[in-house]
Amino acid sequence: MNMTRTSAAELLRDAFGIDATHNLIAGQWHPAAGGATLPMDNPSTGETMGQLARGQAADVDQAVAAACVARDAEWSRLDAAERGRVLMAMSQKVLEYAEVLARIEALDVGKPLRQAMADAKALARYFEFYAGAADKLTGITVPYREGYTVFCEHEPYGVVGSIIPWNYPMQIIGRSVGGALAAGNCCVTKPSENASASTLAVAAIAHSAGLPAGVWNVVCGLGSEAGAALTVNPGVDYFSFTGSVATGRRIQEAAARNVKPLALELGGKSPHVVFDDCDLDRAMPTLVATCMQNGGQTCSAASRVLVQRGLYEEVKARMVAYYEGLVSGPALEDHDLGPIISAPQSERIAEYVARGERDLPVAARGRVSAGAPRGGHYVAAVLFSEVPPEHPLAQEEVFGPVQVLTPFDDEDEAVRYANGTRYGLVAGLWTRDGARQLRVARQLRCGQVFVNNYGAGGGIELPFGGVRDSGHGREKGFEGLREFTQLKTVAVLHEA
Ligand code: TXE
Repeated sequence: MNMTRTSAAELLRDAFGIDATHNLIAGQWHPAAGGATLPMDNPSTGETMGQLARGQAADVDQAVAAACVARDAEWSRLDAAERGRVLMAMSQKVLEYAEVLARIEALDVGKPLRQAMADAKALARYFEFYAGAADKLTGITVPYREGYTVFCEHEPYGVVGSIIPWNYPMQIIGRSVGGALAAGNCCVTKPSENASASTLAVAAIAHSAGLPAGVWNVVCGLGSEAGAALTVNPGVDYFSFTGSVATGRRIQEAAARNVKPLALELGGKSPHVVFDDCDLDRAMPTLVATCMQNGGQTCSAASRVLVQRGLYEEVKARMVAYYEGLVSGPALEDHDLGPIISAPQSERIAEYVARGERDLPVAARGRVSAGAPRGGHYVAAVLFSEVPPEHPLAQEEVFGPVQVLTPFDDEDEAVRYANGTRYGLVAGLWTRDGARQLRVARQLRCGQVFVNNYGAGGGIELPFGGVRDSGHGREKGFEGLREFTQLKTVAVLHEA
């Protein structure tokens, strides 16, 4: 295999024998109905690397039908331990192919190579975690009336429709498809039209590791075509979606028509809350890195930094120093930040930055590397300071390398600011005061609170999800496995 290739489509062909213009349905690769395709672009150069299947409703219908057949044929009836063994083989194969997966992701998503490699390893760890969890999904017994034995079992839903975004395709496959398969579901995945290559590669790996045909099907295409067709298909029993609030709302409406349950992970405006008494040396690199990771295109990006007034100027000065060293550049050159995924996304960020430049002090900027190709979608990191909590940059998800710094006076104000957006995904809390750690953690309205850390190194084991506009349902960890099941109660009346 030629690892110097600069086309994700060529790497798919060389490493996996995949034609990127094909979908995976019932274990076979097929072109989209009518042969329609979409361009596969490289965000680092703006060039087209190949073509992708532009799946239609007919492709989605076939994929769902294949998943229904696989569900009824074997997968959900297979011993849970056996499902776990298949997932473990998938994990091992992902590790074997980690280098090529990382290169495909770097080319397709614009992720700096090191971050793309971290995603490939995280995917392997998700499959490993759910492999081990598959046969530990015990039910409950219920003390009931005399003469009865009552137990409740976790049953898979059946067919899970997973619609995934472009920012972390491999990690999101790990937590959605990994959990769904371990629980005994079959899947149909619609990857993002901006980043489908790694999903195709991982699906090929899964089948070569022993996943039976039809258990996991992949249909590429546009959200408004293949994605929308999936959400109205009555054969899908449960949806798992990560993406924007607007699309999440649309999917929830579509799912409601067929009375289907779903989990939505819709991003956030997550804060660091930094109190005067914190260990600033420990907090410091994390405050910046947790927003800059993946160029700020992370659902849990810490895009707001709220700092108690006594420490505010020092935090600002130290953040400025970090920003001055931040470089955005081509993914394969492995800078701090890669390009933004697409021209529309980088234009959206540029509009936010322009708005900030009009209204707010610019505390610091990173830079774009001198040799970055002109066609790439590069944005230099920007830090705005003294940002009023009601400003759009402190309220809206920019999804780029833009952070806002806001001072607060006391604990009540900190909590009010932290909770003062429509989102509620993650929060970082920095204080040495143990009572305050517990008190504030309880008051923060979000799905995860990290005290004196943020993200806890990926947290595959940690239940994750939002409140309010950040969505609902939980992924990751054991809770994420239960999410892909429903309880069946069996009440047995003993014979007299
Ligand atoms: O998201 P979309 P986009 C946020 C982030 C970003 C904004 C827009 O703020 O700037 O969303 O990004 C599929 N039926 N996040 O436009 O539209 C689509 O094909 C079914 C946060 O890329 O939500 C893709 O596979 N599916 C986020 C997926 O939905 C549809 C990650 C996500 O696309 C569809 C990404 C439809 N009608 C963006 N329309 C996070 N939570 O991490 C689109 N899709």
